[in-house]
Amino acid sequence: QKDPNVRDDRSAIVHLFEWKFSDIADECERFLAPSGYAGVQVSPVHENLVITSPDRPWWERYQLVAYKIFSRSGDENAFRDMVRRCNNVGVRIYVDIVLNHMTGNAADAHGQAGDTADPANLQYPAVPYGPGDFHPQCAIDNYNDASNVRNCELVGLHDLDQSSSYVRGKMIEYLNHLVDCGIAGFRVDAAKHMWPADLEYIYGQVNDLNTEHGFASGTRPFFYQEVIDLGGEAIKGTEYTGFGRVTEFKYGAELGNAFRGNNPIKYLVNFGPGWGFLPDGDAFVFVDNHDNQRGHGAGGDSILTYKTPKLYKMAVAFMLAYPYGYPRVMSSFAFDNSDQGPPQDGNGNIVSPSINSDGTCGNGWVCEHRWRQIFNMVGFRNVVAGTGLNDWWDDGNQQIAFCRGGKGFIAFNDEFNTDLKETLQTCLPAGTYCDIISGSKSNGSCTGKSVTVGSDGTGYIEILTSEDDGVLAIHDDVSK
Ligand code: QV4
Ligand code: CA
Repeated sequence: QKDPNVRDDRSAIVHLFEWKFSDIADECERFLAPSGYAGVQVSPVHENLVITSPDRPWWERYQLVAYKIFSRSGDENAFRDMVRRCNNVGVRIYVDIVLNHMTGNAADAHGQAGDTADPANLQYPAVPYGPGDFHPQCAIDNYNDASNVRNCELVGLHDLDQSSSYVRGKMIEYLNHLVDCGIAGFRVDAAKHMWPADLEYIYGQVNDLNTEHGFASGTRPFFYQEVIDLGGEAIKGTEYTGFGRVTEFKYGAELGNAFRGNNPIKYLVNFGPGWGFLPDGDAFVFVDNHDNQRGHGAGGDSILTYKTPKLYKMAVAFMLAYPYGYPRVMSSFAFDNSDQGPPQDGNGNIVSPSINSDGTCGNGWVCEHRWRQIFNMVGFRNVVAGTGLNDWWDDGNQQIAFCRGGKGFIAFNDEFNTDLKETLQTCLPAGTYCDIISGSKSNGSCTGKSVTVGSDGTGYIEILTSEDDGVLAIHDDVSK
């Protein structure tokens, strides 16, 4: 179903890409819960193929050897411990599930837990799967043909037949195992490459969420499905919205395009269905994901990432301020080539992020979710939840501002040469507010800019092009 099953006072999740379970558990307790994050998407948890050439690429996690919980992020005990600790502080866990395929061909194929496979002969004894469980082999080479996209192999990854009751049974058993561990839902990898009716059947057989983890009885798991639909292909995202949310890939592509200056941001006034996107309640949105931040998947050069920080923070702030879709914040490790896996030691173990005194990460982890401009906007989204959008203002081009009910106000200056210096309607009660982008409120005063709102709700807003950030945001909670 389409509800993320989060705590009422929280409204955005973060993808802790390739993080170890023990580090995620620590992060839930020490940072995510206090900052108001609702949940975490973890990288695939199944036993994946170990790939040594290139050396442990991130994408090995998308090649399955078995459904047991065993990867470089940790084993089942570590997974269960993480889910429990995160749930205890109100942070939900979502697992990236790969149902479309097993591995591609590989000599000496073995998984992280030591299980072996014979991919060329479609033998995966640890499940077990054999040749009869796969579609006849062919390559995906025609995105105008739904059968080709769903029944053939995506980049040589051996394609499972989800219409088989045996295959379905194995998948349902895996998903129920994860539900038993206390998770709240699933990111469904490569959903576009599976038949909607097969997925609907499989989802329908998954148990209700585990009440021992605080879920009300009868709560159905959240499913958000990876379907790349930029238009012009045989398969539409809307084929999957009857039983879960769908990733809206146009969202990040268009947001990047706008903030990069290729399309005036004033047009974002109706960002959502007005742009041909999925309906609000069907959409799962993000600025970048683990694929398109490195040129895989969809979106190409328009996608913004941590590598262009000023524009990236503006786009993420917009996503978190604007009422459309369910948002996911990306949290990356630093990379210079697109195969590179997470920071690892000489034995191939993932290295934990270190936490600097200013709260940012080290050891090769970018931790966008710990950037003040991003986590303070997660707080903003929580404060304004349930309000609509009102009092839109723009300069006719690359400067915009809007209110969220009487709860929050945000302004963006995406002009490259023109400062924003305007008295604008903030919709907030009279008072002095701390801008949560340039700083925050500390010991009763602002560490960054402040805005004085008069009895008519207006305030003088200034965002100079020379500033580090092109956003100013205030809200009627801690920022006052
Ligand atoms: C290579 C050749 C193939 C050849 C094959 C022969 O390129 O032409 O047929 O060998 O065996 C890796 C390699 C890829 C290799 C393949 C099989 O990069 O070169 O094929 O393995 O060995 C991730 C990566 C892929 C990676 C895959 C599996 O992005 O590069 O492939 O993991 O390790 C489409 C889909 C969408 C998909 C997106 C990337 O519609 O569903 O492409 N996105 C999801 C995930 C993504 C993941 C997969 C799907 C697959 O988000 O991370 O792919 O699980 O748009
Ligand atoms: Ca398929």
